[in-house]
Amino acid sequence: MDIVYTDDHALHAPALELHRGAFVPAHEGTHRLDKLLAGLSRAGLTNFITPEPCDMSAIARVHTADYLHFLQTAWSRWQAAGYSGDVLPMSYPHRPRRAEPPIDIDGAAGYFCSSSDTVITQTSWHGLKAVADCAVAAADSVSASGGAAFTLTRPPGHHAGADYMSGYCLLNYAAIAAQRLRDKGAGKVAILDVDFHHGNGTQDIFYARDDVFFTSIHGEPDHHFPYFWGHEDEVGEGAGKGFTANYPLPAGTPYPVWREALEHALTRIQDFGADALVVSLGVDTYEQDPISTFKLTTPDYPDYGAKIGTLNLPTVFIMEGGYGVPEIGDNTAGVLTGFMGG
Ligand code: OKP
Ligand code: ZN
Repeated sequence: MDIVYTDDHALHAPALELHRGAFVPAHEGTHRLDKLLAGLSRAGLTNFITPEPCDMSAIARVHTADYLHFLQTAWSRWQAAGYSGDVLPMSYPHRPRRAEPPIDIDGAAGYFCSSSDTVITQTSWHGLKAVADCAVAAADSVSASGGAAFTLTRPPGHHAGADYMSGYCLLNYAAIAAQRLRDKGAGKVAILDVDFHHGNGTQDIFYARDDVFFTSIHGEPDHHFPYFWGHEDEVGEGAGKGFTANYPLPAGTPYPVWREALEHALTRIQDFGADALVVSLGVDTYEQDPISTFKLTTPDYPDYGAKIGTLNLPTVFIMEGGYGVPEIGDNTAGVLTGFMGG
């Protein structure tokens, strides 16, 4: 399996996170990739590929031009306005909102955001773009080979919508990869989101489409971020009605219950008739994850990786969440080795 990697992820590295009322060291930091790299190396997953820079058009297939311009200019606008630190929005447009962003960067930042855990630094754009390069390279590799590839990347992407950042996510890499697979000839693409958190951004991007099926297993939204998405009755709209499937599960969910939801989701993907698969692979379902509440253990990861492998589809794995503990490396590697058949 190709492991697509670049050091440039480190260009996006917020130092602090506003978390439960206090600034704490960011959960989503470069240290995560050291742990992931160690786990993959232990498992012999070392077939590293360095991506070529992708064309901006691959990103503009899922994100709006206004939002991409905002991401690239926000930090300098913030400095020019005399504000301190990195871009961290505070004011959000409650719905219904005006259709245009305000002029002031503080307001504009809120317009393009939905949660104050997401920060833009001086060099963020270059890191985010480099990770998009990885997602596109992984999709291209899988399109050509019919096999599988994994993006060994951070930050995650599945909370980012077409025109908003959210939940540590600024570009939606799973959506970029899925759209790239479509553009390279896959007629139908399924996205399976196994991160602990609901992939609201990915769901939004494909909500009205019938060529991309989105399914997510996650902490139920009354108690878990992203709070305003992920209920079972969200099933898509218009032509996309019936092409979104959500499996919200309560805090404390153990693996047998989680696995049952996965089996449902896999059946839905088969019924859909996908030609290719994107997995939003978060391992924050782990029992020791510091910000999540499911109870998966290390042996569960190769078990469910093998189940995903039974779909027998060209597959792009996009790294999403998984925090704190060193086990994120072995758990991620476990999914990939299970997928490959042990
Ligand atoms: C990103 B991914 C609010 C908590 C917000 C954001 C969690 C983002 C997780 N106090 N935390 O899905 O792993
Ligand atoms: Zn997550």
